[in-house]
Amino acid sequence: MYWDKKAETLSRSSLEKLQIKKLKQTLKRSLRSTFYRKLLKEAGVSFDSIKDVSDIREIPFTTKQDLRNTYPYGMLCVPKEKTIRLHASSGTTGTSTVIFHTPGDIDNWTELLARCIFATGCDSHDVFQNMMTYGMFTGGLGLHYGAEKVGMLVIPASSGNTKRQIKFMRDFGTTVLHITPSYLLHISDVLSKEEKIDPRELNLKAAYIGAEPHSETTRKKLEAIYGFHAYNSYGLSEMNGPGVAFECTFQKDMHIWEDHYIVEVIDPETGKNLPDGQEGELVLTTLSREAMPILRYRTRDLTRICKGNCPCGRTHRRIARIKGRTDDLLIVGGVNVFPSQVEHIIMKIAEVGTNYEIHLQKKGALDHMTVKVELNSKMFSGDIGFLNSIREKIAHALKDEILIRPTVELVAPGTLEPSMGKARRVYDNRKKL
Ligand code: DLL
Repeated sequence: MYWDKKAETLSRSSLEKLQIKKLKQTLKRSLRSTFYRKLLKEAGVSFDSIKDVSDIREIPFTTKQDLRNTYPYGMLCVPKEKTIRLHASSGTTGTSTVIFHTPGDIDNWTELLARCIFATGCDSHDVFQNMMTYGMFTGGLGLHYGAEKVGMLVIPASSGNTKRQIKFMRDFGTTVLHITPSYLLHISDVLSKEEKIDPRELNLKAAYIGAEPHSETTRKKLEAIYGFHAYNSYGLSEMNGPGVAFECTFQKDMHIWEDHYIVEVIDPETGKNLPDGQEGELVLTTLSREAMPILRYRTRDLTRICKGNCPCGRTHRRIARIKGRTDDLLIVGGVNVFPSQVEHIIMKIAEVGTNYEIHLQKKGALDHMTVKVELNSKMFSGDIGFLNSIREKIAHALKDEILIRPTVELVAPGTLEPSMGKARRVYDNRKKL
């Protein structure tokens, strides 16, 4: 099901022609900001020098630090009176990064989300409960506009107040959720333990999960618990928010809307472009943004461009599930570990429940990892032999994958801090010592 069949199935050559045209417009527009005027002048880039999409490589990267340095208005390319909304990133450190939107920017963003929703087979017959936080975070309002555009009945529930969320799902017969995967896992615990409701008895048919890394095994686990399809949704506030890349009904990687973004993958160390299929850092350029175009933005997210066509017929290329962020990489005793690798392994184990944490500490001069894992409530038992065997099973599976044998601490279901938004998984206490 297409929202905009023509745009979504453009031939590669038409798509590339359109990208070149829009890139030139974007460059022209970006010159209105002091930041890009200086950057492009220094790099000697003019819009006439762009003949091919790969010529984008002449343009220097933009980083999060650039956005911080120019806070609040240094990257604005239209007069303030032409903007109607701003959003800020959810970053926990430093000055936040702010993105401004014109009415045209909001319309384009909304269109992209309408495409994403139709790509999952959902439409005006659906009741959509938006459990992402409303406010400066883009997850709430972003999807809200897209869902209204396709005519869904929208419940703007925002995150938190889990019992009320469950009441809404039952009373209004919610069919589609928008939620972080960690909060969705937490809700399944509340449903079965406190409310004594089988999640499969709800009317849910789909969930859009994103805003934080999660593994394929977590998706499968959620689908088994709820009996619905969970679609991976990727985005970042610098590129609008949700709606940058989304899975279609084939659930095979995420289509990235290439008539609105130019996608590149680079080696994070050298900055050199990598061929399709090779994993590296995702770099994105906006092609439609009026208020605040961003050129070659280093997302710090690690993924690859997927080879081959998708059976859905969309011609826009796909990116693989995000492995983590370049700044997420943990180096434990010299071994590189992404938290997503730990999650991928532990969520495969049936006795594991819905929450976990990774703690790092120094033992003398050495790094040590402890993984705290909640047990599945259905399998929870006080039997010491049973607990020891689970502990051993988890430690062994982790050692096989990440080459480190962590201490595994099993805790009762509901013990660890539940997440209502983006979950905090890693507690690195090594630096404090
Ligand atoms: O998280 C936008 C969003 C809202 C996306 C709702 C999807 C759904 P920020 O707060 O700016 O924006 O955080 C962006 O979150 O660079 C990734 O590191 C991470 N992220 C977002 N989606 C995914 C995903 C929103 N599906 C940052 N998988 C990004 C893994 C994700 N990481």
